[in-house]
Amino acid sequence: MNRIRRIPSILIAGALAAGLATLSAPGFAAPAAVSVSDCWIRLLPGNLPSGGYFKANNSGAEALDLVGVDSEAFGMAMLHQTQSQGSTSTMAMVDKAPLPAHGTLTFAPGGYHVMLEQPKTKLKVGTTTPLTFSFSDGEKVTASCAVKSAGSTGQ
Ligand SMILES: [Cu+2]
Repeated sequence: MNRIRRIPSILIAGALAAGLATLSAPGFAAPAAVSVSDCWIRLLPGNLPSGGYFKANNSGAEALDLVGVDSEAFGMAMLHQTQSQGSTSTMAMVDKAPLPAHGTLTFAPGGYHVMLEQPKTKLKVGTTTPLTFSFSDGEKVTASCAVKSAGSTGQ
């Protein structure tokens, strides 16, 4: 009997989840919950990959994931995470990074970063270039990012 009774609650949960997905879908004019600030790029010379760093803030009640980044100035923008083990650190590509409800997600040197490769234009230190961030609810946020020198720590 227990098994049979569980079925309706699963159906209800499914319907609720579908309802929430509809409410948060683009086009329902929910207020934008996500903002991106303090964006900057550590520009490396030549064809070396540059790093993108920022803070994303979620004022909404739903946890989201950052799922992608697009750049005008680079042909490829990937989500990377640096992981340190003892004296060695390695970078791994990740397909998403969590942005908690009422929380922040920080990309900073030594942790999450946007790996920017295949420069399309020669960026100059002191200028800005936009990055567009895509979130799991379909929201896209574009931020103006300060181009800084290779030695910059972002301070
Ligand atoms: Cu990287």
